[in-house]
Amino acid sequence: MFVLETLVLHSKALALATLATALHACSSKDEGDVTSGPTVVGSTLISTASGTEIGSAEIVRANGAISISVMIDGLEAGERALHLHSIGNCDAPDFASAGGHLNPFGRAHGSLNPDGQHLGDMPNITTDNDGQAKLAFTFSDGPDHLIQEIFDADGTAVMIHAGPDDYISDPAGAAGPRIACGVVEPAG
Ligand SMILES: [Cu+2]
Ligand SMILES: [Zn+2]
Repeated sequence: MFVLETLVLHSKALALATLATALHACSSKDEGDVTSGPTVVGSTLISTASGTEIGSAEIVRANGAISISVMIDGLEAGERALHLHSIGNCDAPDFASAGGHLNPFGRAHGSLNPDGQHLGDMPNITTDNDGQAKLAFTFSDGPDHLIQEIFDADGTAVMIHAGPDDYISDPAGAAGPRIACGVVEPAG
């Protein structure tokens, strides 16, 4: 047996009270460095051990923070770890010359690590079936300190690994061998 419900829609006449609009004389202008537009502070070309250029990265300062934009074109499809390593030296074939992760605060590796994370830890980058990927990441540390660490005496390298970072295994996220590297050059 079906029970039919009849819905009766009542149209309501809404009485709108007249509201006096108060105009605020004060402006809510931010007092940060909002007037300074994005500035490229450094960049690099990323190459494999055989010297094939497979990507690039740009480090940008904007709105009181440092961001990195990474572009890959020429790797097989897959998810791979992306880090800043502490030395700006990309000697093939293993790129061991780039040292460990950029880690000026002596923390452990990984965003999921209770003792983490390294300053140089970034999200994995995933290339599509055309071998391309794009990633933008904003660092949480203050820009002045970050610039100081990235452009310190021994420089900094952008590194891509064969496999993904698990974001917790110390010291490098169990990401496998280093397969591509780029020395960060300060913007001229
Ligand atoms: Cu790495
Ligand atoms: Zn790390």
